[in-house]
Amino acid sequence: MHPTVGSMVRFMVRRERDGGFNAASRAILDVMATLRTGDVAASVNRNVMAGWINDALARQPIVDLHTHCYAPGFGCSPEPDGLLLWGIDELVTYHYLVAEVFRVVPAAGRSGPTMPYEAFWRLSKAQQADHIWQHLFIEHTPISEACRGVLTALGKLGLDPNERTLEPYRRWFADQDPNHYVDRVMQIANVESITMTNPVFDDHERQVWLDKPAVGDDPRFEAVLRLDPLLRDWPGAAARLTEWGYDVREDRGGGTRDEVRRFLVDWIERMRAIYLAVSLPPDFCYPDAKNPAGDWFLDECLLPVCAERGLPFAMMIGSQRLVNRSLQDAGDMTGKADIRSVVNLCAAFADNKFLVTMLARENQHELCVAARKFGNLMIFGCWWFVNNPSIVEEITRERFELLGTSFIPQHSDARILDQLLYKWEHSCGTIGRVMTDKFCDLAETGLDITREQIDRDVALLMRDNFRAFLQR
Ligand code: RAT
Ligand code: ZN
Repeated sequence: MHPTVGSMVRFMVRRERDGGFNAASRAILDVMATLRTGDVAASVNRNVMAGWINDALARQPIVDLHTHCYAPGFGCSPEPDGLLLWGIDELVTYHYLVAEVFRVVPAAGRSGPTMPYEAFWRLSKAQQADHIWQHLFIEHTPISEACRGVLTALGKLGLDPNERTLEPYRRWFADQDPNHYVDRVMQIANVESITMTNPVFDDHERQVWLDKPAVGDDPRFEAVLRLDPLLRDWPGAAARLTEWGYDVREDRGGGTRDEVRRFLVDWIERMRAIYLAVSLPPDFCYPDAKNPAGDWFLDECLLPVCAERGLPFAMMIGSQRLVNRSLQDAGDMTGKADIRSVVNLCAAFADNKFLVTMLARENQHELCVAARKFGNLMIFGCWWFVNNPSIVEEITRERFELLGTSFIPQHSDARILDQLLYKWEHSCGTIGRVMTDKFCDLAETGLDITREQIDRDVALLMRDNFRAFLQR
């Protein structure tokens, strides 16, 4: 931009802030801002800047690095054991909403209607969905993030979110073919790749991989080898490996180390896994004198294999499983973890790559600081209980402020395919707001912001940082 024009624009923006700015001059500023889309002026006009950023976010195909969605080859709901969950009854019985419905219709102990846990779990999926719809969407305002998400998803499919019952939605979903529906959802959500979570200790899923060697070939989906029991319950995991033909000993003697490595390599290859992952409790420690088998597994088995194969190890830290067992999947809690474990691992294993997300809001700032210290640490996502607009906004701001654009702002954690439609819509809205503030602040310094620059940064955040981290 010509320096004189630049200073004029900046002067006008300051006037706008001071309230001394009328509609005509704002219109002039809008025109100036769009004159040279290749290089400049939007740098200082908030509306134009927001337009450019939101447009870039809407155009950018997304790589979703952590979901629980499966390729249709794994079977589709409502088939029994179908692993790809989709459709209105799954959407409405998402475990976040199960937890919420017990707030308004408790299991016991209050006057008014109750729903004992066992009675709820005995209902069919459709009956559970009807109960949740009636109490969270009809009799109460569906204001929570998880409720709002259902409505956003329906709207993105062209359905009216004002229906009083689920029947019209059921009829619409009954007409969809799940395989084509995957394409449709990915196209609307602009997700170009869905990363599954593939727990090898799940008997049903393990058998699908063994029975159908081509099940991982769907180009829309990538696999991730999920290994929680190996780190959290070595004796249990060792017994399973023995059953599966690996010569491992609970005391870790003999050839146990090599056999565990052979197990990991077999499954990395079978799944063509793009990274390995675990979810860890808030009290996870490394090193951990109380869990020597866990340290041994990391030091001797998992991290050497990851380093040799160039694969990241993902740690999702902070989930306290089943503080209320009766709620099943909905019964988990969050807790603050010790960032020193992440620091210790990144320092001790400089040749390894770590993907880390943490569940406690209290851990987010120190996780950013840790990432400043270690290039082999990539932080990602606003996970589960911190995936709410107010907290996503706060976390995304501190990440930009401490890490520039060198982080992965979000993953969907979608368990039900249709959730891709809202999780990304909601996240991009928040990311767009934060980016607009940050780019306007930059423009205030006099820096010319270009549209190409915005496109490049959005591509880094939504796809390319992850891709580059996988390849390094
Ligand atoms: O966010 C969730 O849906 C949780 O239930 C967990 O699945 C968590 O994301 C995990 O991957 O363990
Ligand atoms: Zn998850």
